[in-house]
Amino acid sequence: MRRALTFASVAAAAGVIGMMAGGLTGGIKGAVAGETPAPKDAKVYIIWPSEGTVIKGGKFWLRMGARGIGVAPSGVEKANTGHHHVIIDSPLPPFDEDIPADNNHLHFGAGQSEARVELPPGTHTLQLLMGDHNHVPHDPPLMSRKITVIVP
Ligand SMILES: [Cu+2]
Repeated sequence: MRRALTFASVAAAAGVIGMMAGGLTGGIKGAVAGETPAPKDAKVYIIWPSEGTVIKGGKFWLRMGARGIGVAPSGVEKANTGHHHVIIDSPLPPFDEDIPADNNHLHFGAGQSEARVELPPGTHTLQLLMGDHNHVPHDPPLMSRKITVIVP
């Protein structure tokens, strides 16, 4: 009985260490980027809307800028290109996986630099994240500043 208890305690301690190691690995993994190199000094940025814009009705044209990197449709494997994604009301996804595709992660896989977006009333955040031909961020990842817009 005493022995079993001791074993259980050791197992529990090992489990805690395992979890800590797992957490650490997760943290490092989160910092890892995809396999497609980003051109040096490339940048992506939101041209419009600007920080704090009030958007009556919630419909607007999102204008996306890229400098030092070309925009190409998804599926086109060409060096120094990528396609835009906008992340709405959500933190940045892992950089070494496909960018999710849902209402909070919009892909502009046709190579769009502007897109019609509609948001419900409220305060919203927008951030661009470029993805490679496989929808995976570059190395290093190319993201814009996160901005806030308000739909009254
Ligand atoms: Cu994509």
